[in-house]
Amino acid sequence: MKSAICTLFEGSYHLGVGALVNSLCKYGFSGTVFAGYRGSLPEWVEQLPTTCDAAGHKVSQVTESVSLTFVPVAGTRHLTNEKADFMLRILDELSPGIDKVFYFDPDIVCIGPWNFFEQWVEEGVALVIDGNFPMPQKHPVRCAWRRHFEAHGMKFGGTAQDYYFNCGFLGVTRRERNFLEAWKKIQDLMEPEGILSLPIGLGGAPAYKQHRSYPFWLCDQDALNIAADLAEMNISPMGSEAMGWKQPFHFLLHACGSPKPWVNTVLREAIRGKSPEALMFFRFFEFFAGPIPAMSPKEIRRRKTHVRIAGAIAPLCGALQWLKRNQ
Ligand SMILES: [Mn+2]
Repeated sequence: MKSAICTLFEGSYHLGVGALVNSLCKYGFSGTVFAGYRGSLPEWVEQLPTTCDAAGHKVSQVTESVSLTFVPVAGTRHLTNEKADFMLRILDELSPGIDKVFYFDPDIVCIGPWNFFEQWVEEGVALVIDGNFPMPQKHPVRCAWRRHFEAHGMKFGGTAQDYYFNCGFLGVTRRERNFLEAWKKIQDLMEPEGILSLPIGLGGAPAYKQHRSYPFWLCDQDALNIAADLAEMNISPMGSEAMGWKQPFHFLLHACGSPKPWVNTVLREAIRGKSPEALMFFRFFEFFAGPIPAMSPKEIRRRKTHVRIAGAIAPLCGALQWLKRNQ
């Protein structure tokens, strides 16, 4: 059974792609990672043996058994709303010989044995429960979803129960491609809402949409959860420890907050009293070096020093800020 992995990136997220692919190499994945992108390709591509495939996509050979194919993604939707389309494109067009497809956000690294993920996806659509909240069946937002999509002929009541999943990672076998089709259809039905080109949080939308009371506030993730709640879906969930948001950290680390581990603003933030997420940063630093040379060893050492200093001074700076606010 062959698998493909995909991710989507633009701008500085190429550093996250480097870390993700390096982590997959370390934990035993072999095959192709498809990186959908907008903008230019990262400079580190020039340091890898790179060819073109029949469709004209650049293919970098990362190790003997892992290649990285760059696929331009057209359109105006925010990349986060392209996940279902891109996964279907891999099954149908980019890699028709594979049986399983996994999506990883470029702010995730894999820290568990790859054969575990291969087995997991056999149990059902592999999803991780979000850190923020469960969403009980009678949650008013879930009720709003059902009303809206039942009117489009969708039937609810699958195995998702009260869970609310994070859409930074998922795995699907080819026989469960109906999950991806449903996710894509739900996103397409959201198109008239005018939200799919907006960033997370819907900045730029009318104020009432920038709020959880709006049923599609987290549009891509909400759409994934609506698909997961459909009657015919078979979901295999793991708890949020699988994203590295609580102990034990054994499977993935999802640096979903801000700043990302490749953005060097920790000292500035420490002066404002914010401590860096040291564990997340140090684990990502491990994966920046190679086989993809996303960051030089010298730069990684410098960043580590910054995180250490930031971690040491943030509590004191925070205390000083507190005193200033409460004079
Ligand atoms: Mn993410």
